Amino acid sequence: MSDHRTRFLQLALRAEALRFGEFTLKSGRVSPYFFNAGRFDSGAALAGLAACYADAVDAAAPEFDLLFGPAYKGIPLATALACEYARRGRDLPVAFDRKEAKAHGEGGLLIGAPLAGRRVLVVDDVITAGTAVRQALALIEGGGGRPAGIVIALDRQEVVDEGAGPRLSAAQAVAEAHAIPVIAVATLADLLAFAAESATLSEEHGRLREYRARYGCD
Ligand code: OMP
Repeated sequence: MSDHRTRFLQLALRAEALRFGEFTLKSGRVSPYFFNAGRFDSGAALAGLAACYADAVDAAAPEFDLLFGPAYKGIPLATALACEYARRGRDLPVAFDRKEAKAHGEGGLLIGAPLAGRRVLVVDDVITAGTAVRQALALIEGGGGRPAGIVIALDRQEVVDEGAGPRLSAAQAVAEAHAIPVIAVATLADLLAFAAESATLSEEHGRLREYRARYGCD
């Protein structure tokens, strides 16, 4: 497993951003694990996480010239990633949205660098069914930007539809529909490999495998 994957999983467990138990997801599925990016709640934690994002993006090498963080969780993630790129010598514009449009002041839904004509990399926390990132792509297109890719911390690699037919994950479906890369710092497969090697996560490993058998993509 490449270094940024292991480093991210270790950081997430230490910050308790990655937890095991019983969690009901937005989709209604009951999951044996949950990723809460909000637990990266200090400057050092966010800087460590942003370095993992930057390593994952650099490994995939998409072409982009603006970072976009969807409200709310994507906002600190895109901002921290922009700071990490500045530290690495690349000063990137950054933008995000607000959930409720403002009629006064600067108005509108979009904040930060203008999207028009820019190749936009969406920075978000997690993909399950892909609803959150689809909304972000629509906003970017509405603002005149061109979606260039999506980077998330964790791809849960879940099928949207459990029925017959190819078991495509939500991330694969979004990548195909928009012809853009979806880059994950780590995936459920990485978490499974990590848990398989850990002396303390053997029960969790069993539950993760069962969950993947039921809801995972091929
Ligand atoms: P989709 O919009 O279905 O892709 O789910 C992404 C959203 O689900 C995230 O932005 C969170 O609100 C929530 N979520 C997590 O934050 N962590 C998880 O591990 C799982 C979910 C989820 O509900 O599926």
